[in-house]
Amino acid sequence: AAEPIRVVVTGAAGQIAYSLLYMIARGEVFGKEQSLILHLLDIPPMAGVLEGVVMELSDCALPLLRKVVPTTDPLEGFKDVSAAFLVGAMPRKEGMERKDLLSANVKIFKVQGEALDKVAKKDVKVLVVGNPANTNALVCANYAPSIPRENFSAMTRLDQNRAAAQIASKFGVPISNVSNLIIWGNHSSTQYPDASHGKILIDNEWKNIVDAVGDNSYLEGPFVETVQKRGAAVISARKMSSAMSAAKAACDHMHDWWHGTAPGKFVSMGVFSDGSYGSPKDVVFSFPVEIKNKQWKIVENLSISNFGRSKLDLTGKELEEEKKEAMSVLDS
Ligand code: NAX
Repeated sequence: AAEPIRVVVTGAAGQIAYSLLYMIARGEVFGKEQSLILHLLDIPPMAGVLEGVVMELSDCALPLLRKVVPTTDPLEGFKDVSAAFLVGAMPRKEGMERKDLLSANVKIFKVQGEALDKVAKKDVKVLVVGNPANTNALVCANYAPSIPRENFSAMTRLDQNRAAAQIASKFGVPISNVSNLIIWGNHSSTQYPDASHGKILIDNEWKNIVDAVGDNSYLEGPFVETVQKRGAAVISARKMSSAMSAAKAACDHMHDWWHGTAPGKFVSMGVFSDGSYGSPKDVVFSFPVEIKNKQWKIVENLSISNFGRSKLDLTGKELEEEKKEAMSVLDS
């Protein structure tokens, strides 16, 4: 069997990590043959909780898990890692402005970028989950100049999975019968869930979702809104934010990055924009991508409707504003 690889999860004492660590350690991401050394990074006040998580991981009796390294030191947490799940972030508290949240997190992701730059493997794959995920990924990459910026990504896979779940349940088909849904732009309420290139397997035949639905009013109305507001719906029902589904989405994202996408299928990831589809350059923007040999490539030449155009512009504008705010925090 292959040598163990080192994988770090930040925010390891938090609720997403509680599901995520188990999924990774079971082999859901890197494969059932790949042994692992898991690094658990959190902040000093959480050191005690981390110990409890370490005990439980040990008690899970997982054959692939060779060692667990709990730490509150980024330089230890990121040392020699091949993959990084950056889940830890400053949560939004009562009365906190979006700006305050952004500035607190920009500072965290600066420190983590610098640590990755110093001690991680140069081919490390970094997935940012902690919000604001796209802008955090941008900042992190900017402070890790020795690591290719293609290796930094932000998670919109939960939004993609939510979109697929909506379509599957509408048609009463298994989730595996739905593919090629797109999340464009920011992981925020301006994201654009787009089913116009999506496919659905009905009666043994792959069809365009648009044709199966019949008219666009559902896809441009309730579908978009339900996906955009799903996070809030979970919070209001569960009194806590999405965690199990966020962990599963993080696994899906890293799994596909590691192992590639099937021919003709694409997935959405927040990646550095080259200006494709009229998006602003040099922000982390969610695009449909195909993946081969651990390299993603933006899917080209998809048609964009007028409705889509206005949505893409809106989310792109928000990302440019976030970037501007982040840069002003870092310059001050
Ligand atoms: P929790 O508050 O349960 O856990 C966060 C953990 O991060 C805490 O243990 C905290 O101590 C730790 N932390 C804070 N600063 C840190 C630092 N500098 N280094 C290491 N650890 C640090 O939050 P949880 O529900 O797990 O959510 C984590 C993040 O995911 C939040 O920012 C949340 O907004 C974001 N989400 C992103 C999603 C996405 O689709 N991109 C969806 C789910 C989720 O809302």
